[in-house]
Amino acid sequence: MNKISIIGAGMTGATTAHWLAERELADIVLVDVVEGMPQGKALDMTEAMPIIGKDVNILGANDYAATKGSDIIIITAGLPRKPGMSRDDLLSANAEIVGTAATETLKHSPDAIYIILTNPLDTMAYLAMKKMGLPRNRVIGQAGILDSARMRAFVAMETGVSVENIDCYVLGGHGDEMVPLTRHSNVAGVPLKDYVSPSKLDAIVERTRKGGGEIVGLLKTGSAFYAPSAACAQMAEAILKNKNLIVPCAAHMEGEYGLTDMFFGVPVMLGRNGIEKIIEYSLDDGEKAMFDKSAEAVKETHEALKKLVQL
Ligand code: TXD
Repeated sequence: MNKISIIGAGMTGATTAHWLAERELADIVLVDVVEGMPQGKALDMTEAMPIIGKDVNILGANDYAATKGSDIIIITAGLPRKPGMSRDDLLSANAEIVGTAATETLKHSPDAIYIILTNPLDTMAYLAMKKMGLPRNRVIGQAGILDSARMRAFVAMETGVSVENIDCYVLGGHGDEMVPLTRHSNVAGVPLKDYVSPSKLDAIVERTRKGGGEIVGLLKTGSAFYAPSAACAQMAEAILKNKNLIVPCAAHMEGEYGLTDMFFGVPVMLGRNGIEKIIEYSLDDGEKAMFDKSAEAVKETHEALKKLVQL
């Protein structure tokens, strides 16, 4: 059995474990600093396995030693947003948590592939990769699958068409400047702009950009977790099954899209080595301008990080 360790057993971490257990993909370790909580959630989930008929070992722990020999490590540890907070407001608190989680777990799982979820996402993925000194194929940030799924859900609500027929691509940084690529999005092969009126499409794009904030505003005590964790589970599955699945993820840019030394949301091919390939779309001038604006916002947060942490 493969092994996946999830650091941070809060809303996204525990729900990721739930989605993963349903897939019977790997044994799972949940690690959190809160005593008893990861153990309790792991035991509760273990007791659900006979009901859903899945043979998965789920263990809770407060120490990183339990993660030994993991194939994948998913980092969700950190603070979530509160109403009125931007993702960047989380920077200093989460940098400390993610940096430690990354370097400590690597000692026990030197071959692991890392999926980072903690916000501000692009910058936390950058921090983890730099701190661990890993090649870029082994550190992947989750954002684009979620942002694209939100857009797909909104298109499904608008058109009444099955979500399975709807492909949307939201790239760029995981912030309000994210880039929903309407030209590359379609409903069963029909370009989105031919299926949805311009004003409706604008509204969908706007709602997608603010999708995270919409949930934070409703929940008041935390941020979204079902869809983000489903995205993490999809990434882990694509990696362990070597699917070569192309999905938007945050990846370290090494010249692609004219960007270097930063994480950014682009289409990547996920397989057993993590990022097998980065796909470069041809962008028109309007899309390029949106990309540049989003990249500027991510670079600013990267710069803020570099003032806080020696990388
Ligand atoms: O798309 C995305 N990338 C995101 C990101 C979507 C949703 C949530 N996103 C971010 O993930 C969010 O902004 C936060 O930064 C993280 C975690 O969100 P979650 O909703 O899971 O937060 P919780 O429920 O507060 O859980 C965080 C847990 C909590 O149980 C803490 O006790 C734990 O992290 N924590 C730690 N665990 C292990 N090790 C350390 N050091 C640690 N510090 C806190």
